[in-house]
Amino acid sequence: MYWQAEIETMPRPELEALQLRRLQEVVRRVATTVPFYRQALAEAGVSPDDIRSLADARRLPFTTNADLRANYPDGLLAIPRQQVTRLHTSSGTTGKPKALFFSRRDVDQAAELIARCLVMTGCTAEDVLQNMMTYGLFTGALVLHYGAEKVGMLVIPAGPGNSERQLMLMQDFRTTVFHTTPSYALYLAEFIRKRGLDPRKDLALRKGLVGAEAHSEETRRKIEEALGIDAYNSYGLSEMNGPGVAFECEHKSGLHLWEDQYLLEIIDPVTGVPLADGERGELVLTSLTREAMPLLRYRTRDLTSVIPAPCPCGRTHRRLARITGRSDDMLVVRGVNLYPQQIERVLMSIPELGSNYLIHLRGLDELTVKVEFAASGFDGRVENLVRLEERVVEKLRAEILVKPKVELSAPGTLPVSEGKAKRVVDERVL
Ligand code: DLL
Repeated sequence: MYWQAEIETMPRPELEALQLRRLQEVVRRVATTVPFYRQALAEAGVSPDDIRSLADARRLPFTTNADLRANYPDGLLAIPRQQVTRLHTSSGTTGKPKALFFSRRDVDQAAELIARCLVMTGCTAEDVLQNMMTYGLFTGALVLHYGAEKVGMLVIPAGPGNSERQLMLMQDFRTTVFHTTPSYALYLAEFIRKRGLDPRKDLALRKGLVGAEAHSEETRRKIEEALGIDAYNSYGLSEMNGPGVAFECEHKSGLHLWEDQYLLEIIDPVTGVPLADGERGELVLTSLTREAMPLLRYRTRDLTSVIPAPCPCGRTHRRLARITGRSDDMLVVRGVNLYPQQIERVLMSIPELGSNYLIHLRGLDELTVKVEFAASGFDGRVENLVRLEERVVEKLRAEILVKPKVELSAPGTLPVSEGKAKRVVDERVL
């Protein structure tokens, strides 16, 4: 099933011709309406007329997170202020957020893309969607909400947290699909289990749309098994509308990125050199159709690769491999480079462990992995706990090549956040 079959299955030569036309248009537009880009293009020695092929995109300047912050609040706006219909923001760890503007057409276009994604996972107007993302300045809930309404689903704007109420809504309104972060999906699964409910019998859930956080295949499997559903990976970022940039289809083997809307490149995060399909690097996106605030070659810092083969679903838009983290997530511990997701993958593959964990860096270079054990994973005997702890240490050491300290704790003892989970606390005094 397709939402916009003609676009979703457009032959590559046609799709690339459409991309080129849109790229030329957007470069011309920002060159005349956004002083920041006028200057950046001049510095790069490129004029809009120089863009004659898609490969010429590589001559365009990059846009970075720092550029967005430096131009806060509205320095990158490409349309008159009166034509802006919505503001979202994306908060970083410090200081002012990034401001992201939408025109009426941008809001509608974002909803169309979400509708494509939902239909791609097999959702229909018969479905009841419980949207447990945060409503408000965050794009996650609102952008998906409007797309789901387009499909004709019954949308429950539940918002995050309050598991008791989430469960009540699921039971009373026979929710079939939910939308949340992978960390909350795992938390909720445990909550439901503790209530003595069997999701397969007591709930109508069929699918989970999980995104906004990096997560491993092991985490997906854990969510699916605990809730008896299919979980689909959803990728997006506020700078490109929020959710709906790339999403898995029913084959669950990579995320189709909507190439009629976004020009994709994978580059070496250090040198900026373009990488070939199949090679892992940083995803760089150009918004081809956004009116209010199009961005040229935005450095997402997300690490992924393009899956070179076509997908059996018939969509011609290329797939991204699961995002394995961000280039700035990398931790250097005792001289060894490691990504939090490597730790997550190991923890999620050990059935005696629960789903909540925290990576704590302290002192000079001390790495402690704090993780809850599963309620069913501990029989109350201390020696078994010690043995489990040792096993976790060994498995982690084999994966990350550094020996961490592991602290096991009882289910429900580590902090749970309502939005994106904070998994790394770095308090080193290096
Ligand atoms: O998280 C948009 C979104 C909402 C996507 C709901 C999916 C579902 P931001 O707050 O701007 O926007 O954060 C974007 O989150 O650059 C990635 O680092 C990370 N991220 C988002 N989805 C995934 C995913 C939303 N499926 C940043 N896998 C991105 C890995 C993800 N990382």
